[in-house]
Amino acid sequence: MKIARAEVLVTSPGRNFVTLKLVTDEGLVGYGDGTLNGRELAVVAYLEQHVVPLLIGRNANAIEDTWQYLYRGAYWRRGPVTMAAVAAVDVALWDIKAKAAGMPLYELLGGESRRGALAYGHASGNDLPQLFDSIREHLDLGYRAVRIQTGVPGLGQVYGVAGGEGGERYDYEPARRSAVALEEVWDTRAYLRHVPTVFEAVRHEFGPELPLLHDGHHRMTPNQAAALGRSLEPYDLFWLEDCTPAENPEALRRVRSQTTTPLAIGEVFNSVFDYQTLVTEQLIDYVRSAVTHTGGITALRKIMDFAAIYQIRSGFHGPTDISPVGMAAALHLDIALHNFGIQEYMRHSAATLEVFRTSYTFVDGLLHPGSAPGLGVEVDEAAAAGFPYRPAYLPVNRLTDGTVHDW
Ligand code: KDG
Ligand code: MG
Repeated sequence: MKIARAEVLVTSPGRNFVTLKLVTDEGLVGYGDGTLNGRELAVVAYLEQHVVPLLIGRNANAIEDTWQYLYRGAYWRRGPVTMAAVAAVDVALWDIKAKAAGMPLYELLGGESRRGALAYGHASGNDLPQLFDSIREHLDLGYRAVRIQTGVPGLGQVYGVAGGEGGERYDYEPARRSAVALEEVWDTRAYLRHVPTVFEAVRHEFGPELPLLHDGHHRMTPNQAAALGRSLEPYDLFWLEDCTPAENPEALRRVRSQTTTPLAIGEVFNSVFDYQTLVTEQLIDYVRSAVTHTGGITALRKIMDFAAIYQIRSGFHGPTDISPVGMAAALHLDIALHNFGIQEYMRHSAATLEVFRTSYTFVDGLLHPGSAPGLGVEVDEAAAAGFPYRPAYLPVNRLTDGTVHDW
């Protein structure tokens, strides 16, 4: 079976998505997600200009060989644009292989290791009453684990907290529609003073059982992260995510030696090499990578098998800027992996789900990819065409003195 056609679909039902569609000479269709929030068109160019011409006529069954060919053959390895493009091809080929086999993809990855994947949602609020309402909404939806983000007294709108602008509500991660990125003000010391009081109040209101997570968005120094980890220990977090900037894995040594709060990192990683120090020194508890940004199922499976030797589990990235195709790919892996931990699950908007027809389910806090052959996602191209690309960017953080900061 050969790859006969390849097409890059760009659509923006609420937010921008890049989808690779591969069609074989036997008429099988596979989809892969190549969405890179705020840099979508770079992946489109990489795919259209440099990858699609290499795919036509290739053996559609040879997934590992195609992965190595695109990764090693380019000479320029890794990086988010390259790895999102490689992921799109990889996932589309797995979709085709599973459709050819007439099986849901997880069967080809070893079959079900569990009935469903525990999911966490994002509760947030500018103050405690708003936050508590948001937690209750999530519990009513069936979530059994929640991420907690709050506003910080003295600061305005902060990243990670749902808000609204011009009558348009946005949820936790605002890639806002504009020609250039908007800016937000950040103050880490004010944040560090505030966060433990929030977790104390949440535990007081919701009790000790509910798994609670928190995302630090790479904003702390190793010392600050160590202090936060310690101060959160009484509240028994499921994890503290992205406490320090991810480029420097050695920073986690300092944090790890000072606190027992579990650590998760990796949503901006795109290769197993990013995890080498973190995994072999057991500096983390959870791998936060996404199938879409790590070179696909082929690559993330290898990262997780490597992590398993060190008792490290998955906690795959699942924001709404990963398309339902990328979400479904993560779910097939979640169900098959032995060392699954938790899956992030932000629900996509109705407009997104009009374009991407999914067969995954969310019942009693557990996600399941469904039993349709392949990934279980079909793309309605007519609906997709009704939502043309519009620029949208994540905000840029500045400290109160005006310096551009991590986030
Ligand atoms: O595109 C960036 C977002 O996906 C990211 O900021 C969301 O941190 C995030 C998370 O944990 O979901
Ligand atoms: Mg995050």
